[in-house]
Amino acid sequence: MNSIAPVWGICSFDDIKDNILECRAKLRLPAGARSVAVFAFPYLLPDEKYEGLNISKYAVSSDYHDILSERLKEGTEILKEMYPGDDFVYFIDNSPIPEVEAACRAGVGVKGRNSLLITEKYGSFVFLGEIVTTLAIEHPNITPGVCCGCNRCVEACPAGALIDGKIDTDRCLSHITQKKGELSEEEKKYIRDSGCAWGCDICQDVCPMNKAADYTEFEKFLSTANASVNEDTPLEGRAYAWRGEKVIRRNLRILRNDYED
Ligand code: B12
Repeated sequence: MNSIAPVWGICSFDDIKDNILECRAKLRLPAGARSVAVFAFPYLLPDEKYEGLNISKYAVSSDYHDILSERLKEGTEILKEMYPGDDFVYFIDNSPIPEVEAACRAGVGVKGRNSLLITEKYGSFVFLGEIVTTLAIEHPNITPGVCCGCNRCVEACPAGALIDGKIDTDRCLSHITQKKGELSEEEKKYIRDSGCAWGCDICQDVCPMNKAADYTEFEKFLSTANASVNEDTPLEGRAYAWRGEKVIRRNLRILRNDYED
């Protein structure tokens, strides 16, 4: 297989239809959807690209939503030409599809106790995207699997956000770094201790199933890497831009320990 190809699989729309997420993107679901092709795109970079890392690894390269939407759009257009009688709609992250569940049901990987999808080749360092279609695509019947269950992610999570394979979003440090406005002293301490001004990788970094994860070969991820963010880093085209300048700048000040309310 081409090394820059994503890992992918197919599940029935019926398998996940009861867990569709409430969001505006739900309106784009094709009527009569029957299949979901789920793709896992690897993003882990070689170690030297993480020098001075002070943000989560997923945010080091240019915004994945932009880079991978292009890929999914190309695929969707090819499929539309091949099957003109059917609808094909792609989503990535901003999606009504519960992406981790769909990926598990499509056999792309297993669900970790950290609530993330873990693939065999790239560990959990993958982004998920999908093409939903009215075409009924044959696929093997997959029994979704779970991770090794070592509990290291659960024990390592600073705010105890991982409980019984589910996540308490309010306590998740990734969520805390994205919150607008005032943070509590406890939340500021979590950020300071993590050394991470955006997102959080703790539950992935301690995962033994990530130890041998392969690096990405996506040229656009490799060539746009910037692991160390400061006050002057332009936000445009970066995953930490969507909450606005104030949030990432506040977090950087927390890390420098000169945050004043
Ligand atoms: C909202 C959101 C967040 C929120 C809340 C997280 C959460 N898990 O709810 C916050 C901001 C905290 C967050 C953080 C992160 N996120 Co996020 N997030 C999402 C988003 C947009 C929706 C998730 C959601 O609400 N799911 C619904 C809830 C209810 O799912 P759930 O708790 O897992 O419950 C499901 C299961 O219980 C399931 N279920 C029931 N029965 C069964 C049976 C089987 C067999 C299975 C498999 C499932 C299942 O039913 C529920 C619904 O599906 C998804 C994209 C998407 N559209 O899915 C990305 C997504 C999950 N996030 C992603 C990433 C990368 C992250 C971070 C790693 C970023 C970072 N480094 O900071 C962290 C990781 C935190 C963590 N440990 O989860 C990736 C995950 C890739 C992967 N390898 O899994 C996704 C898929 C985005 C993407 N397109 O790549 N995220």
